[in-house]
Amino acid sequence: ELAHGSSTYDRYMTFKEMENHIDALSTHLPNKVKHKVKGKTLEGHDIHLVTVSDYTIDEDKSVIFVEGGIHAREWISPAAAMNLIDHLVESPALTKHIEWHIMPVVNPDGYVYSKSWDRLWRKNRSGTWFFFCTGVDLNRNFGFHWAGDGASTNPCKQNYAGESQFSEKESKAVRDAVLEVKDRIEAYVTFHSYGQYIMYPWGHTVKTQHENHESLDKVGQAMAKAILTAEGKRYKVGPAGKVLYVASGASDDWVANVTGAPYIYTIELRDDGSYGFILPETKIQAGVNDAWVAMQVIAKEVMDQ
Ligand code: ING
Ligand code: ZN
Repeated sequence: ELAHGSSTYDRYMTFKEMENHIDALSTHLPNKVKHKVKGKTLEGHDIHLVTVSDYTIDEDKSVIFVEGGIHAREWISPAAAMNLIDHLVESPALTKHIEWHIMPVVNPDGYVYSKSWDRLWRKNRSGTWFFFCTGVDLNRNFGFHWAGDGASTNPCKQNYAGESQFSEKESKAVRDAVLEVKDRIEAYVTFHSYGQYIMYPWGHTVKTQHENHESLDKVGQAMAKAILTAEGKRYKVGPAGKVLYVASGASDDWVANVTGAPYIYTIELRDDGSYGFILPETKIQAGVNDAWVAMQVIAKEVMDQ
């Protein structure tokens, strides 16, 4: 059992270990950490939402929403979200006027499957109309330009968009959690791997620029610079569709469209491709540090505005 407030990052935690850790934190620090279940997967795993804030201060705080583990094989992503929670419980300055809403493992069925059977599994574990192919790409299942460019209607593809928008329990859980705090969200970040990119909307097209393009880029560059200074790794910054590839039905575009929040980022964590998805355990700590450095830049931006 991990002690509250700190974890070690010398190996990838199991889903159960993450759940136990969340439980321990919310039990021991009830004025700081709250824990809700926003849905249940087909395999019966809970989809957790952890909120971290100074709840002794009674005010309507700005929300920073963070989502991890939407793709099963990107193990550094839930690790980064858990690490963020661990840092925040010890960062009074960042929780005084910000309420953090963190979903560390959006796709627990996929994570468990990737840990036990198929390391490179990406999607969830839903059955499809084609018996031989399993899984929906949750980051193509959101209801904005759903099934458009960069998403597939073929259930055998890695980027299968699903039967309909929000057909999946996991994407619904994220949708519901976001809509609950819709008017207070100032920033939304989703962790992926790999490639070392800091991306912002739009992802579904390269034809139009997001209306906040300038400030999204400015803060994105600030994050990249902070990571380079602190951790020595280069992250490329730009609109997702341009910097990586066009993809429709992703969470970031949907959140941008429905909330109008000023700061929305998809961060592709380490590495640059040497190990790719199979980032060795010796590199977890440095990888999650990148994410923490970036989140502090965003938090500062939200607090300063
Ligand atoms: N990458 C993201 C994906 O869902 C992405 C990249 C996100 C592109 C959002 C466009 C918009 O394919 C990984 N590694 O999953
Ligand atoms: Zn991903």
